[in-house]
Amino acid sequence: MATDPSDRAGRSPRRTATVFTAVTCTALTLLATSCARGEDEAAGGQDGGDAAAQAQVLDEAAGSDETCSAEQAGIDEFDLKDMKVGFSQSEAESNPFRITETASIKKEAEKRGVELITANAQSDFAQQISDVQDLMSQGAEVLIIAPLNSDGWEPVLAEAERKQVPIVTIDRQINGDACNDYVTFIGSDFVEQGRRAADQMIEALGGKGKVAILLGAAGNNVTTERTKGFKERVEEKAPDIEIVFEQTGEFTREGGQSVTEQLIQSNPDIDGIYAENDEMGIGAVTALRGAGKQPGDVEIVTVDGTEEAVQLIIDGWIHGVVESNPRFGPLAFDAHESFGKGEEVPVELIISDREYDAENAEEELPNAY
Ligand code: GYE
Repeated sequence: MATDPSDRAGRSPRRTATVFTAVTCTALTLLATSCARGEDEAAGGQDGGDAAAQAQVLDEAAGSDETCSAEQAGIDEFDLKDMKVGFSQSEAESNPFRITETASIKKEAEKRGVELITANAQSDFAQQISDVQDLMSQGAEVLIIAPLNSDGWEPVLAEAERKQVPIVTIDRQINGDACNDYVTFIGSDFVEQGRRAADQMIEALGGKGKVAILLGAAGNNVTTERTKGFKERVEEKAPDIEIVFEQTGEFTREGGQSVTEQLIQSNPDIDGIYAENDEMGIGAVTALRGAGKQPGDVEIVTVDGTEEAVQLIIDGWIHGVVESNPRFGPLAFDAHESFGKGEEVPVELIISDREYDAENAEEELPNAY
């Protein structure tokens, strides 16, 4: 993925991968996806997909050059195999992103013979805070958190610090002090995802037209960054594209549908819809179908890479999808394992994402989730 290093102020692009990959490929059996992983994962390829192609891959040019070690964090070294791991999922598992993410964490725990306890907050942030507290009272000594919101984690962070429980956050960020509050964040470059979605929209509309944004849920860095990247790129490259409507569809299918129903009423001449995840994009398609529109009448661009969305590219309803890969198990456990051994883990690990469009949708469909 072409990440402009100047966009990542103060970060040295090369070091991330060097530190972590060195750690993951040699000393440990960490199957950093940048090393050859494959055979033993082959059985795990979903729906006949290619497991190696589906695995998360670290973006060597991104991430942070700042690292965190157990010593720096004031936590005693440990052997991950002996630890009880707690996983807190944020959103309901009606979204394939969440289903795949949870499955990936469970599969990796099983593969490593690590005891795992889990909770799902069903999109309720207060619930997620008490979920994580419960995980700790049930004896979780290590945490993997998929945070719903980025702010408001203080009670959990304070307790984790008291109990010396290291935290790895995946897919969304927790706003806190890297290394003191959490070991690392593993996820996509969401600004870049927004830019890539804009590139697809600009291409679909020939650089001209009226566009709506179905925003993700508020209160997390993913929505903010996907919006920022999209708007910046449109402004920079397509002054004749006008963003005329923005409303949250809460990252849900129902939300995407009902917001699009309102959109068609208020802006019947809309040319494009940027949905900040597939579920909302699929909801938009339902709304457009209901209004008697045909595939291609409104150009839709989405983010995630679910099977249903990629199928909708084949069907002509969606122009393109920027992937956000939810298969976090291997990297999340790798990070905890390295950290437990006293090694330095970059405080941000950025993965690279693929893209689906009419050219590759059919062939790549088996790798979607
Ligand atoms: O794209 C979306 C989910 O945080 C990266 O959250 C995640 C996003 C994902 O609702 O489907």
